[in-house]
Amino acid sequence: MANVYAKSPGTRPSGNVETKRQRARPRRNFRHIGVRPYAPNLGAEVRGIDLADGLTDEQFEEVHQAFLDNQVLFFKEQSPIAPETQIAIGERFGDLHFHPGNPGKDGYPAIIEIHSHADSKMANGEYWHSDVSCDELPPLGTMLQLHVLPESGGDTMFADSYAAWEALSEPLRAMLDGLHAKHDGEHIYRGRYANFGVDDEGKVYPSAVHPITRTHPETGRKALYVNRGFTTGIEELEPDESEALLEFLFEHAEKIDFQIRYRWELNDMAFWDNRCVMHRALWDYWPAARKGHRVTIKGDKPV
Ligand SMILES: O=C(O)CCC(=O)C(=O)O
Ligand SMILES: [Fe+2]
Repeated sequence: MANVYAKSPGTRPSGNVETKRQRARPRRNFRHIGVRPYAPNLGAEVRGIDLADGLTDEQFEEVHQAFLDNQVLFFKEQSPIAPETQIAIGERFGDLHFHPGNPGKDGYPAIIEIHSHADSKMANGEYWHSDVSCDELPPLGTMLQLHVLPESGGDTMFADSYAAWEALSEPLRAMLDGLHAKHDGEHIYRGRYANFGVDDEGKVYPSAVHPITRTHPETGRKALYVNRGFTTGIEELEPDESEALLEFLFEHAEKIDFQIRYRWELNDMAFWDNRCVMHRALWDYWPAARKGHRVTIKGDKPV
């Protein structure tokens, strides 16, 4: 693979793609939660509430605002959240999303158990993606609490898709605006849940066509919406054009400049906005175990 970073300007303040960001994150005085940037570009740590107790209306308002401002939140110093409570917290943000392949946790179809261990053949999300972007209505956000961590490793990476869009040149943005890409589930999900007892013979996994740039329905900002995991082609282009342009866009969107890498502490809950971030989970801790619960919230049709 070509070295995509060969011409990278690095992380100096001048010449850095960060300087092309159109908007800095607002600093707000929240009354019910403590919010601290995780990194200068993306993400925030949230303290001062224990999600195991649920969310009050006042806390919800502030968490929602912090989520829109920071794109991914990391709730620190948490207790284990009961499945019913995590489901109720998710429902504050919208109807829940049910995964097209994963059968969900016993008794809780809205909860996906994230679990990799010595006998696992794969781990969830080992490639850059936005969750289930192959759905017509892909998830707005995902809430993951981890209850078992390896001694080290198992970080999750996040990348800012607003910044990826904003860093493209004006002529390229003009060309991409109005193009659509196909997102497929088949190659990701086929056979994937066999060890959960799922026989998917005859099952049709979703595929959807979405605009290459989507406008976030709540912030009004545009984000690049293609990802290496699910996106398989650009509708309006010839196959070779589509392949070359998509490869460029994947490499662009995955640049270090747009990324953070999150090191989990026990019972942290991450809540990411799939409309404006991609993520990738690192499975570098085998044979150790890593386990948690995920609740996913249904989103709008990307436009
Ligand atoms: O395990 C993780 O850190 C994230 C896995 C993933 O991609 C997901 O749950 O959506
Ligand atoms: Fe994911």
